[in-house]
Amino acid sequence: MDILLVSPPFGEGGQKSKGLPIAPPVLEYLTGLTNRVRPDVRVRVMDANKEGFDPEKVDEDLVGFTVLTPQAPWAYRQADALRKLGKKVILGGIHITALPEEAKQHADTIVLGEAESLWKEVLDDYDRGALKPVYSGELLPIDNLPRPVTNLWNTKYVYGYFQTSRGCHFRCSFCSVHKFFGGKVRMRPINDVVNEVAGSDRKLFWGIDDNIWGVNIDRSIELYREMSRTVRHKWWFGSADIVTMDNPKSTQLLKWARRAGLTAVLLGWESENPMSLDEYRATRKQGSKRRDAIKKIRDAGIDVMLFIMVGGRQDTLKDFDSIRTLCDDLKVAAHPVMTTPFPGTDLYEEYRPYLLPGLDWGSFDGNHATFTHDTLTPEQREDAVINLRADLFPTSKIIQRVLQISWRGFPMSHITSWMIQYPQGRAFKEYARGHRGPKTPA
Ligand code: B12
Repeated sequence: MDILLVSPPFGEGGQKSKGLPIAPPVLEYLTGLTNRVRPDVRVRVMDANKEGFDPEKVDEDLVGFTVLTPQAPWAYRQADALRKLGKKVILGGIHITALPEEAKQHADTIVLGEAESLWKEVLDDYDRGALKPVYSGELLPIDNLPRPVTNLWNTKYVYGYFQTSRGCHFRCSFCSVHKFFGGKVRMRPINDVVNEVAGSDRKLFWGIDDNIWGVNIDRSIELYREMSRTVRHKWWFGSADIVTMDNPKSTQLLKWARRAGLTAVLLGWESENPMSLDEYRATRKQGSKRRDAIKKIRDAGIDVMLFIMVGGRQDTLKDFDSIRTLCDDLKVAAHPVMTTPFPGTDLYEEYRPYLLPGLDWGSFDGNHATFTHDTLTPEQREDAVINLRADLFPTSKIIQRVLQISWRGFPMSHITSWMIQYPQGRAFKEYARGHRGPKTPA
């Protein structure tokens, strides 16, 4: 049996683009899982970001798509076209799990939640001609996960990935993670993670945990200590909370994290506006002195980039400016995205009365306004995001920021800081140049 697994494009319109330098984690992982549960199945993977996608050119009779919310319109279109050609289509991922009734209309089968508990059954049922319309996964322990398969691509990627835990103990209202992967964090055994990273053919990674150090500081220290012993000449970045920097053990944590190859953290700053932080239920993870935390991390030789949401219902134009000031004062990079209420989150329910009519899910991509605001039009907010991003990444500012990282991280933290910031600045500029099409009607 043959199956094609597809990662949809991130851009509007599904155009073939240079794509991201990050290998799509789901596809590498699902290939590993398939090899384990049904080694006889031949898997082909396709990153539609890089390769484009033409349903007419698909040879396989079974096609699986992984779907995030902004990818749903594209994925549904391709799924409909494939089914007209007589192919069977399976849809899975966060958006499908959030809106199964919508997704069912475009698939022979939908997979809800995690795939480990059900993937063998799906493939066996397909073989018997007895695919069910819906399969629901359980949240199993994550011991002994299959390794991602990295050698199936037609294109090259700079970054691989690894995962050490699933779930999140914070309850931020905008976030899908605690809803879908559970509010109790499941950890992989340390040896599994270390062996996987050490055995990978890749050198640079994204640690895709939602919080690389905030769950259990002793476990994180132990993991990093073990990585520093076993993993040689590999570097990575990952997402983290700020409150962990209040912990007396954080100095030790940072030392081992850097030795384990951590070069940069994407910190969940979320907002400069205390009312928005409160609305997002993200105050608890900020800690007592969040500006000092940035300095502490960079002094340990690890770079910082802030993840920030703007344009929420509590925000005004002043809040966009305060991010410019914050980044200039602290010489720190930020990745601002438009506040977006994703289906299945608490924020979606809170913002439901204000959602703009006539939008399709493609607008839920962190670039577009998706709800009304008491004082700002959607266009004002979208322009403000574009202008803010354009202001944050001139080369002179990138260089100033790279120089803020302590010599302890030299040279890899400095090199990877540049590698993360420079392409991001270019992408933001490109987006600003080509933007401002009309909104897509539903
Ligand atoms: C890696 C990642 C990315 C990478 C993806 C890299 C790539 N090349 O594919 C990048 C950086 C591109 C990215 C971008 C975005 N992301 Co993101 N990202 C993640 C992250 C951290 C990990 C996802 C992952 O790969 N996990 C590892 C794989 C193995 O697990 P998995 O995807 O959950 O898959 C399992 C199941 O879901 C299931 N499954 C999934 N797909 C399929 C398909 C089939 C056929 C089957 C059978 C099973 C199946 O099986 C797997 C094993 O159990 C998650 C957070 C998280 N914890 O999930 C956020 C997350 C997925 N991202 C999210 C968001 C919001 C975004 C952005 C919109 C952010 C923004 N505002 O700019 C953009 C999307 C831009 C766009 N226009 O599409 C949200 C999704 C919300 C939603 N409703 O879609 C998440 C959950 C973060 C969050 N805090 O809420 N992201």
